[in-house]
Amino acid sequence: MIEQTLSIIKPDGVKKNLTGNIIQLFENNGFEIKAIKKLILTKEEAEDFYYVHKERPFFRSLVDFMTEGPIVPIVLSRENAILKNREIMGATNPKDAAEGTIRKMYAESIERNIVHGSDSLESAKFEVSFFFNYFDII
Ligand code: IDP
Ligand code: MG
Repeated sequence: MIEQTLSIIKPDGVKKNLTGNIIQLFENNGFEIKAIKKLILTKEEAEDFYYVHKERPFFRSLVDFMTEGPIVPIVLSRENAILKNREIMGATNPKDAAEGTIRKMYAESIERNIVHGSDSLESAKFEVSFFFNYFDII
């Protein structure tokens, strides 16, 4: 099934000038870029985006990290986009991430891990519409 998923190049990835590399990796893996932008989240927006984690001990720190600089949200599309993107991102903790994955190559820590990716059809729908309107997605 052709799906859409939301990727975000997080503030650490943008700061390290990895935006181009990561987009290239998506295209090399058969993803189409359907929409893309650069913005800085407010604390309130970051809290809303990560509401599923609001009871977790790392929530405050995650919100601070995600608002420390620009991010690049990207709508990606391909066959099995959600799972495939999770594959090329690698595990949340870069120590556990497989060789060749984005997080293995570039992430500093379990928190500062370069990219976000939707984890289900339901979250992809919520996350894509968090950043993009229907008419932004080409
Ligand atoms: P995911 O990004 O691989 O889907 P989630 O469990 O959904 O991982 O966590 C969301 C984000 O919260 C992670 O990408 C990471 O930035 C941060 N995070 C997750 N677990 C921890 C932790 O144990 N300590 C600090 N930050 C964490
Ligand atoms: Mg997640």
